[in-house]
Amino acid sequence: MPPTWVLLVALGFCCAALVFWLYIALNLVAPVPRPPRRSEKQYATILPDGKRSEAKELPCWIDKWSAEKEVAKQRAGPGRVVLPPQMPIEEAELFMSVVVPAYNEEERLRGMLEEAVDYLLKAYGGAHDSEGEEDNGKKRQKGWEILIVSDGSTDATVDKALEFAREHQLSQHSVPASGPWESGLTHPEHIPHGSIRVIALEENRGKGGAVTHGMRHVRGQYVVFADADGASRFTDLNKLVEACKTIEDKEGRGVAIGSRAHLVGSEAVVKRSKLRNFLMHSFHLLLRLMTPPATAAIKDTQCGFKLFSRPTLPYIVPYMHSEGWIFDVEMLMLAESADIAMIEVAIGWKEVMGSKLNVIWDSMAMAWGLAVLRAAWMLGVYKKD
Ligand SMILES: Nc1nc2c(ncn2[C@@H]2O[C@H](COP(=O)(O)OP(=O)(O)O)[C@@H](O)[C@H]2O)c(=O)[nH]1
Ligand SMILES: [Mg+2]
Repeated sequence: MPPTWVLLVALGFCCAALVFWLYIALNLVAPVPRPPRRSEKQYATILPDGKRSEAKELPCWIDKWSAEKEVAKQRAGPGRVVLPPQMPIEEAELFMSVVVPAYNEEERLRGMLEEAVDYLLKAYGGAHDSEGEEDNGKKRQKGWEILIVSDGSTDATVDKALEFAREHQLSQHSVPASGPWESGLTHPEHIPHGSIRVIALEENRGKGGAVTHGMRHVRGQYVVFADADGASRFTDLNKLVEACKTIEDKEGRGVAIGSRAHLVGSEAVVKRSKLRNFLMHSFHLLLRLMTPPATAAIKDTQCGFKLFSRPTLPYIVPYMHSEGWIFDVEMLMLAESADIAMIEVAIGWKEVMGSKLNVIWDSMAMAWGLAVLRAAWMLGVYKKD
């Protein structure tokens, strides 16, 4: 029997080797988002005469922010990390940005947009209302935009989105419309041109890739992402805004998380297959075990309705890696690591036919994605530099 110290050294050596190989393996498997292509930094919209615009350049806060950060890093000297407090994001131009990831959503998108536009007009005025506001450093209170990010769709998602914009810009007599939650919607105002912007990713990235991409180009004081099927009740948006305001710190940072946790056991959730509910519970258990405390305490991390105040964005968007369904967890973990407060808000939610989630395959991908994500951040494969 070798002496204890020899055993301990051998054990230490094995652990070090394991971490080393894990590190190497993680470098190979951990996702690295591809940089946006030229055409993906552009958008299409509908012009006042109803024609589709030429490709227009998207405003991009993150490019400016990254360039300023590079300069600050060079000033700070080698090896020094420059993090956002010294690096504020450029000011908002309007109150609310809505990012809609859409993958082959030609059927479901219209109903969601009807409800979103109806609510945005009522709650935040015409899309350009903020333009008249005094820009004296005060926060924007009005105006909105919708960024539809077609995630390499192979159907007519882009055309349908633009068709919706055209009809709502030009129609003189509002025709009653409906969405998953409401019927008989009429829009007394026409939506101003340019308020709906359509971005087309050249190749499919996954929901996380599409949402993150959209968030690089938002102009809003608040940013929400919402699913293209209108499953979340859009009129609950103000609940998120009000809840977010209650937790914002002195820099204005806060995240409000739409939640379906109160619906567990109700018809909406019971209507899902037993398998989907079983996998949902297993995923929650895994999350609780694998994520840091504030993220682990969130009861519903996967709801596609989350709101961020603008000063929060530089702490999250530049450091995102997840392209698929697990991206919400990465966003929450990044917020937690930057000490940003998060609040869960109960919202209305409806199962909408036509989900493209493959229950078994996507659940396995999510569990794997979560393990890789957590390990990559813990072992320094991913870092904030
Ligand atoms: N399935 C799928 N959805 C995507 C993708 N990229 C973006 N999405 C959007 O993610 C949102 C949620 O998708 P959905 O199929 O309704 O999933 P579920 O509500 O979780 O069952 C929708 O807005 C999709 O269009 C993708 O690559 N695959
Ligand atoms: Mg859905």
